[in-house]
Amino acid sequence: MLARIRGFLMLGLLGMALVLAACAPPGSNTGGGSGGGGGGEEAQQRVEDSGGGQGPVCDVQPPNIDGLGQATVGFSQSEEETNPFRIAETQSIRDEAENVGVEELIVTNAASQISKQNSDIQDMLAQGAEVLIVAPLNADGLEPAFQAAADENVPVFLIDREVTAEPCESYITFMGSNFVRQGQQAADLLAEATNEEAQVAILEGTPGASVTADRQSGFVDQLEADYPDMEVVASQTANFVRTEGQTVMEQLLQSNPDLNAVYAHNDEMALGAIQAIRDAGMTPGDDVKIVSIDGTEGAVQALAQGEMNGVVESNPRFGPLAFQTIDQFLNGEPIPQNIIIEDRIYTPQNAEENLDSAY
Ligand code: GZL
Repeated sequence: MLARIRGFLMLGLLGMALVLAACAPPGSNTGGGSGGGGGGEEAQQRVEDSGGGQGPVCDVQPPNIDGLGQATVGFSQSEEETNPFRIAETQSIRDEAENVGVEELIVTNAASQISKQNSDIQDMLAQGAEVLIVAPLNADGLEPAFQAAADENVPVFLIDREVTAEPCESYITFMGSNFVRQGQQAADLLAEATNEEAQVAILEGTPGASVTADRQSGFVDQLEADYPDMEVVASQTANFVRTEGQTVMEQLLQSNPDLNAVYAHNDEMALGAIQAIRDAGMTPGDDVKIVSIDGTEGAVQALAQGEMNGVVESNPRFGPLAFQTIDQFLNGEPIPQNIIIEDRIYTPQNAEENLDSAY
């Protein structure tokens, strides 16, 4: 009798384990890979919704490749690797390509030029790329490259920024953050730091990038909805670049003497702004409150030291999720059109203890 009960219990536990494994979202256990900066497993990306992504699935036949070990994969990076986000992203793709043992990985960098990103992708196709991972520079302008890939039946997997092109025709899926939500979260952090009363300057990312538009609308709409005493007094691009963040901030401080808060679309521009605020004889994080997005070591460190007031993470460690998704696609599994990742929030209270998840 006892043996029978034990048998049932074992079966029950096995069943539960299988159900849990089947329900696990892609990317929730993406295995291995240092992911390019930032401490261990807990720093890896997590897919947000337990259904494993959102949106319809493309009815596209995978190319006839016998698994990732036989595949030549091309990765098109959009911006130069001077920003820790770009360094960590490219490294994560390289690390995971090695981990899964792809036959060959070709990496290109478009140096912020859409024409170069088009020709990079076409060059990789000419070199025999059979699968493409693309971090698009802009929402528009990559149609020639997507068309060239489609002509050769090469599937395109987007990471990090969205495009306006047709899903299923131009690409299989988009993997990345919810940028509108990041903007909303940045607004909440800045509201908390300023007691909901602020004259805010915004340092915007590159015009034409989906992430810039979304981080802007998320933030501005949140102020309008919830924080009537927070006013945006200036909003200008600094192209996601630290030195430009510094110059733009210098000008904004001169023309807006009452400015007491900054929202930067990325950490690099925030770090430039900190320098400009110091140079103007003010204390960053105190006289002028600062919130930004990314989660680089420099920014999380500044937050821990009181020179910033909040950071919303944008996790660039796409390698494990990208290769797992490609593997599933090659195996004929359904891939949703959007795979959205979860980002953490760094606050003055938790920055120190979470420093090792920064990149
Ligand atoms: C986000 C990414 C943004 C980063 C920046 O996915 O596109 O672009 O926030 C980067 O640091 O330049």
